[in-house]
Amino acid sequence: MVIDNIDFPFTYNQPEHTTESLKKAIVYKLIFLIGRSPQEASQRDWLNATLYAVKDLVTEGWISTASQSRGEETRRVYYLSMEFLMGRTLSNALIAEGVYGLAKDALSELNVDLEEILEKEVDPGLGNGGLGRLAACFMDSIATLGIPGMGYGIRYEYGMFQQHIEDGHQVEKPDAWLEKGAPWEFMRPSKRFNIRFGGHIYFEGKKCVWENAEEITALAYDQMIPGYANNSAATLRLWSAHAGDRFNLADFNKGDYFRAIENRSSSENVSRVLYPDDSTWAGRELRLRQEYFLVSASLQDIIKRHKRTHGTVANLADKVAIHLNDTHPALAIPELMFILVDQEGYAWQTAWDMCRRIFSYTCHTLMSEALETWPVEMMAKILPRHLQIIFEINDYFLEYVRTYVTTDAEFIRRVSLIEEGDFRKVRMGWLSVVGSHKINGVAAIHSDLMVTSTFADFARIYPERFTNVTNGITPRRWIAVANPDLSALFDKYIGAEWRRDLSRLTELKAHIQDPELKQAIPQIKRANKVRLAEYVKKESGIELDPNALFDVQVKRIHEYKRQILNVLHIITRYNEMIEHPEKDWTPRVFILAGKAASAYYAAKQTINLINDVANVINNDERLKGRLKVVFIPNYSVSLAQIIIPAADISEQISLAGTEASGTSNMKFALNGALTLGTLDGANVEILDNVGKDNIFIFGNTVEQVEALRRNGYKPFDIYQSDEQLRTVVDQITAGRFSPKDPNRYQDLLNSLRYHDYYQAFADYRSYVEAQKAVDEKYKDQSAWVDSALQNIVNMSFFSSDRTIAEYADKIWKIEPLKLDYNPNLIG
Ligand code: 26V
Repeated sequence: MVIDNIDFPFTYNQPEHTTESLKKAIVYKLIFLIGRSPQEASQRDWLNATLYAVKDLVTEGWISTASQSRGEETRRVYYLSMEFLMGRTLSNALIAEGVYGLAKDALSELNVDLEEILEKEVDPGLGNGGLGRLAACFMDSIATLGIPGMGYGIRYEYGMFQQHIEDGHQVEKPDAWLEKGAPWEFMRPSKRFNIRFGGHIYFEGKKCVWENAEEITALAYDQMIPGYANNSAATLRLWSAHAGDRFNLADFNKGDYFRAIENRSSSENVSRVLYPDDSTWAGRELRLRQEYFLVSASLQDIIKRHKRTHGTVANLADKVAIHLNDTHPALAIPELMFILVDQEGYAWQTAWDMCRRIFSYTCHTLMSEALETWPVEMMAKILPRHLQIIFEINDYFLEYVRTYVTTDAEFIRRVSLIEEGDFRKVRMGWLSVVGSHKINGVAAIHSDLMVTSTFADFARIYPERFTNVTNGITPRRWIAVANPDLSALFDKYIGAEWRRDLSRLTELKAHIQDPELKQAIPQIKRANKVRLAEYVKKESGIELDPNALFDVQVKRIHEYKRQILNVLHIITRYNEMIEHPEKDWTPRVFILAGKAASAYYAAKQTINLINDVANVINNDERLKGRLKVVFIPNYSVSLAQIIIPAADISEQISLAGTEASGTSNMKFALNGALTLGTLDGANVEILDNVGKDNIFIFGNTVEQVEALRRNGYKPFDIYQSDEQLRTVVDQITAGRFSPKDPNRYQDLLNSLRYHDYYQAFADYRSYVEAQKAVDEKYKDQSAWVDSALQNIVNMSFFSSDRTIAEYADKIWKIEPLKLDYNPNLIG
């Protein structure tokens, strides 16, 4: 291969990788990059040596894609996100490069077990949950489809906290993921930008000048995201804050050298830690600085690259699309105005037209408490010029509304980018809508609700801007990496292409009655359950029966996700089993996992309750092992890869109208679990795809939820009239599960009995009935397997490749590069 007139040493299209060549490459890296001999190498050394060897393979394709897209001067998309939850790199890269088997053999000849070292890799937790993992699946699809573009984020020194469970409580420990080294990244010492904060502004005639008080340096670290079998890779660029060569100018000028150096570490705080709270929004100054840090570094980089290629920014809107993953990077809008107007000298209107053509925005929530607003005062202190630009955008926008939509003062007050009151606030959601040409929700029901609730006023102003793009998940990580046995089964029946074209799954439909296939499905599920049971035994000593039905709810702990409803049912079942031990109970294992935001009291109480209940149930011998409850600590991407393929039932039980989409629901169904869910988020589309006989739907609809709210919902009445529910609630109240601290759950229970904002009591009866239907169906294993298969074969729609193709087509207007898939690498 020749790139930029240089002949490359390796050539992809004649894959000469052999066990021998890979072995040599690994040993070479071990000795010359890590500085260890094979005799003294630890498991981690072998892991790193393998990572370095595979990194070379990916790098070659990466460089060739970069040169191709540069050469073609193509339009590109930049995906801005405060979170990327990438998961481990090695197994995914080995599969993408088609060398998993070779690496396994090469290492085994060196007496190293590939699977063992894979488990040693750190799993960087640079995200909270759904939003960050979605960004990771998107990067995988961008790389696989060959969409010209890249991701920008922050290289947090500490990711999501490690969750320990001590005496049933969540305890947070720092996640110093970089301490073990980060072999997959490339540090880019030359890619550095100054990020300015604070100071004041003044006008020189019409020109605004920002005299900042503080500067820090953003330093780039690149990660390759390998495309699947296409000799190509995308880039994820993460910014790290460094004090750089700039110091606090005021300290220096005062001659205080020591203080100037001392302050360097506080400027580096900007990329120190991920905000671990995805539930309530808190107007913390450091978070605002982080958001601006991401935006400013990324935009400077984008503009610089654009100018290098095109020599001008005049055609920026033709060549660049910037996507805002939620409002967190919304400062990119005033930042681009700042660059175009103050630095490039464009007229306001020209700059604004460009902005709107460039930006698009995805809304990921309906929860009003997660909507970002920044106090005007804080923004004035940290970003005075940007605040002034936002005011100006608002003036033009409100003028437009008054002229073309309405002069109704109440309407104007509602849509203003500035929330008035004693403490004025900038509404980041509104800013994102006004500054973007497309705004999308993440599942059909969510996008519908978005335009009737959160953004109803804006849907009236700009109806053409709102659209839906249903989320998706990458089949590479969620099947090829997480479920190798199911992958092999797919390969046997439909070939290997499903990995890059999930619609191939429909070809399995022709085999659905094949007895061998029908036999293989429960065998694979059982093997995955054994794998999970071994993990649980090792980590917490609890013994699980792989013949039991594995019922799983894994996600952030949040009241709207209603883990509490799950617990109410578990106790109900426990009571019934104790009362009727003679009945033919379907053995069940309830598995829960998830982190609670550190200051979220109700969520932490819920974790405590789950563990208290587990303790009582797991030690009650009258149950004869037919009921178990496990809370698996420290949920993460790598744990999800073990848990999800082992599930029979996927709990997706949020109150209708609260979960924007959910994405684990898709992962579970694709791995052959049946969903037990409400008509919420993407569950609705899963129902449409798999059919009502292959899913358990329960609970109130959005309309019923709203009617209850309107007419005065009275949870206490339900508590009084439903005897089983009353018993359960009274047991918890009496300290049945916390005998040493009987009052432990008073707050939780009072909140349920008297408020129950997320209507758990309202859906309780219907949930308990649905759980009975689950038991019945599981007794008929043949019917169960049929339904599991119907789930698997009908999941094509939920590939993130489909999602990204939709974004590229409808929103970004970007064509994929023409890449050669290498059939030798597939499989
Ligand atoms: C919210 C906030 C609020 C304030 C500051 C920091 C912060 C960080 C994260 C978040 C969470 C954003 C919302 C989110 O994660 N939404 C989830 O997005 C998934 C992907 O679209 C979707 O499947 C889930 O239903 C949705 O809850």
